[in-house]
Amino acid sequence: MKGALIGCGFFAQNQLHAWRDIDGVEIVALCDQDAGRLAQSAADFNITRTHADAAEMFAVGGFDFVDIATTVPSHLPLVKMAAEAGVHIICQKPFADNLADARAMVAAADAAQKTLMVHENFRWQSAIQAALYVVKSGSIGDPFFGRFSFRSGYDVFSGQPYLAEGARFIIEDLGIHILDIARAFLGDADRIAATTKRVNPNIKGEDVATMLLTHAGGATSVVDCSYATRRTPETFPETLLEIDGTEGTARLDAGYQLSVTGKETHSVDVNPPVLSWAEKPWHNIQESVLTIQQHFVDCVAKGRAPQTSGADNLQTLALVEAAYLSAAEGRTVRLSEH
Ligand code: NAD
Ligand code: 89V
Repeated sequence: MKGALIGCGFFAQNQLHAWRDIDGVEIVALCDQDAGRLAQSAADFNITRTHADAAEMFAVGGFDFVDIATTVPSHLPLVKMAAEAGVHIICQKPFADNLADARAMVAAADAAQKTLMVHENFRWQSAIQAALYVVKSGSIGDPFFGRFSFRSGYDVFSGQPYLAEGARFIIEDLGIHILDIARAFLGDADRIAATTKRVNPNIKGEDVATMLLTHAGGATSVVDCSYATRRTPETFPETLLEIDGTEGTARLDAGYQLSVTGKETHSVDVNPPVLSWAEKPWHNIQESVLTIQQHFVDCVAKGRAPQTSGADNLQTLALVEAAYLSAAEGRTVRLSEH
């Protein structure tokens, strides 16, 4: 498969490294409006074909899929261009900042009969996959409660300064991953109640969010996120889990320690590998980039929908929108309101 990547910024470097590790894939073209970033990535990854303009890149063609690694404002026009060009599409999260745009992108890819995957990689972290395996295999019976927790004081603003500038922050950027993990474990949610708070005075959006979800299958979960939590150990970027089931519990604790309690308790170290191009503490996320991109390649080859297809991601985005509405109006919001 030949691919093109749009947006040679902070996170795209991980995506380019991962593409280099995947057999049978070659990135043949790069695009960025920023000439310096475009030239740097072209040199680092030895990719000679570069474009400052995405429309021009699609017009020239010569690739089977596009990997859109830009921030949210460009997603709708770029996904539409890709669908019109008849290529498969990966789009970074947040897929959209409103459901109408997200639905329009899903419709465009459907009309073109092309695969559309949202790069929602957190559920692909190997520690999360290990815990998912335990729960889905029935080892703890029917899950009735989950806590999905991401609390940190890590400075995310130095690498991603735009995170300090938006009216929305933690639910839209980080909570979206953790809500998606909650869906992966317990299924879609019917309703959500959320509170938010801004602790850091130097940012515009909220940096703390606490959400209570009622899942369609009857389970309840708490999704709590904070970038205002100084603690030891600093667990960035670990998502800690506890799932209670009718026959036992599963916990993913700090330091990637997974324990399962049924009749007995078993503990296992599920520390992710540090890939050759990865660095701590990001290695957990970096490994999941490789895994989700391999999943996309496998899905295209087999004609299957990716786990986090555009259509699937509408449910995660609906939770994000409902969480903000709940926090603003101080009430429980049903997902059917959207
Ligand atoms: P960034 O600002 O560093 O990079 C984005 C790049 O896209 C910039 O170089 C910009 O010039 C380019 N760009 C924007 N619009 C363009 C257009 N229309 N045509 C060509 N180039 C264009 O941003 P980033 O930190 O790399 O984040 C990118 C996306 O990745 C965000 O949506 C962010 O939420 C997401 N992200 C995901 C993860 C994850 O784990 N999945 C982690 C970090 C960031
Ligand atoms: O994964 C992300 O979307 C990143 C971070 C981990 C910093 O929240 O923006």
